Amino acid sequence: MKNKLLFKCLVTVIILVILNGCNAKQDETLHTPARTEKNQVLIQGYKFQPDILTIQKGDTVTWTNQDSVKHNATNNSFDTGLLSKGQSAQQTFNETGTFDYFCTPHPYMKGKIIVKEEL
Ligand SMILES: [Cu+2]
Repeated sequence: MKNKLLFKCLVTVIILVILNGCNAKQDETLHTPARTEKNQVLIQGYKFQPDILTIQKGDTVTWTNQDSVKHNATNNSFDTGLLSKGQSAQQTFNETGTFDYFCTPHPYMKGKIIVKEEL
């Protein structure tokens, strides 16, 4: 009788651990990449890559220049400053909306950040 109870407890614990593990994994795929690796814009070949980036309110975007020439990302509300090859700059977006930006020396270089309340 005592053994049976122990076995039931053990099974319950195992099931809880498995369920928890699944939840944790799901959470990770849903949220973590969006906040870390994904909010990166490469400046390469006179282009912003990606040119349209969707983020969540409060997220920080990092621009990294990979061209030999200097580029920036700017509009009325922010300016990364001119970035040399290998340099990065960050901007945090605390308001929802669509933010078009461009590069001052090369105004035909255009990008867009779409900030949503929830992704
Ligand atoms: Cu440029």
